[in-house]
Amino acid sequence: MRLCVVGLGYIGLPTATLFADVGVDVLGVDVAADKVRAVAGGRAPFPEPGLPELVARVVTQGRLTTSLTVEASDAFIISVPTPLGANGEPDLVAVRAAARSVGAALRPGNLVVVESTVPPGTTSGLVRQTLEDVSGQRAGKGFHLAYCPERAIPGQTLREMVYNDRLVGGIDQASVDAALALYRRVVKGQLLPSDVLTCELAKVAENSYRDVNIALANELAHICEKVGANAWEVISLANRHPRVNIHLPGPGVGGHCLPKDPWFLAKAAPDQAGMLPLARHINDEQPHRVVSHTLDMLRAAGLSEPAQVAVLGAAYRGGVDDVRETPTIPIITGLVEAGASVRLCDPYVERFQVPVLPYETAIEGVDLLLVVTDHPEFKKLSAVHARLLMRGRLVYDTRNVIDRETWTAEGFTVDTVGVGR
Ligand code: SAJ
Repeated sequence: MRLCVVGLGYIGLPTATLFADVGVDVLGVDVAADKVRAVAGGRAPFPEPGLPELVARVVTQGRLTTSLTVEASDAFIISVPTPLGANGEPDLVAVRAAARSVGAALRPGNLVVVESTVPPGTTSGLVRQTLEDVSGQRAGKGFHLAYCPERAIPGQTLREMVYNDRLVGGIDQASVDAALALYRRVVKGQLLPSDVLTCELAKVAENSYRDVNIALANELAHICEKVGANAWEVISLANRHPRVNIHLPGPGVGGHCLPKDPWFLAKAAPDQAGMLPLARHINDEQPHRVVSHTLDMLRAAGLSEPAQVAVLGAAYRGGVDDVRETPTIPIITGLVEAGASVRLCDPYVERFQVPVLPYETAIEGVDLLLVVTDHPEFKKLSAVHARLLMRGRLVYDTRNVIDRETWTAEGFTVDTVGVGR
């Protein structure tokens, strides 16, 4: 069996390697020549636990080959990005282009699967229409068409792709069956058959649930700050109720999914959407609140010259190098606009808008440490060491990773998101 995976990103490449590893003949396609070259050379172009070894193995064994163009195959998986455009509308340029190139290679009996997160209605609308127009065949008669959203989280992608339950939506029963047969080869979790629209809605509902839940946590944090309570403790106690699972507050919501997927859902029926845009607004405001509070702390400490801030963390979440939509961007921009001088440290990230420095260089002579990412390394920072290197004694922790007692004993003023005085 030959499978063509279109898009070799954070989802497409792990998907391609997992299928190749179970013996499928996989062609990985991407428009980025450097990515295609890297994979052809047996290298993963981004870090993900287990991926470098897997790519090296399946490429060496000849099970995964790469190309800039789609070629004839038995099945096609489309896993290209679907960002929000500058106008706030879903940008489906990559999906349309992928569908066009798949359409040109489509033969009777083939299966086409969309894995990209898309606005509900896209698979049986834009994708189906494009495939039919280009191939001259009809979906359901000439070829099978399915929507099987990815659900893996960066840092645990390979494990989650194999063990998570998986939605398998088809435009008809034959398409569902064809997609089930494909995913059965690698997925050990349950395969859950349904129709295309239901699976498209379920995918954006999953991420919307998380975004709304985080907005609740952030609002709870604001309330606790006002009334002098600790939101982390409140949440931890509330979550001991068997049917409560409140997420955690933080510096804002980043990544390539949560900041956009609720908009895909809301825009499906704008007149019905009240809570989704509100949650987006609350979470989008969070980095600006972090900037204001940081400036308040610096002002309260009576600093006369330009303040020096060390930002700890560029990645949007702990333990990964991924900086897409990270709250660190609006936070650094806001601080610099307010006249602060900012240095950045992130043990996972090599390149960012500003230079990424080693920890000691980043904190030397600064007035305030601002923790933005919950990297495991930041949970082990030493207050004694920081006291020796820093000029000031201020810490603002947006992730509750700094032990307030230890740092306060070393003379630091430690403020934490969600903790009122
Ligand atoms: N965050 C909080 N508080 C929390 C949890 C997360 O502030 O309690 C923040 C994170 O720091 C991060 C953002 O939210 O900035 C997104 O983090 P995430 O943990 O939701 O991770 P993503 O966006 O990488 O992955 C999500 C996952 N979806 C769900 O858990 C429902 C993942 O399973 C999906 O595959 C992925 O979106 C996707 O690609 O759609």
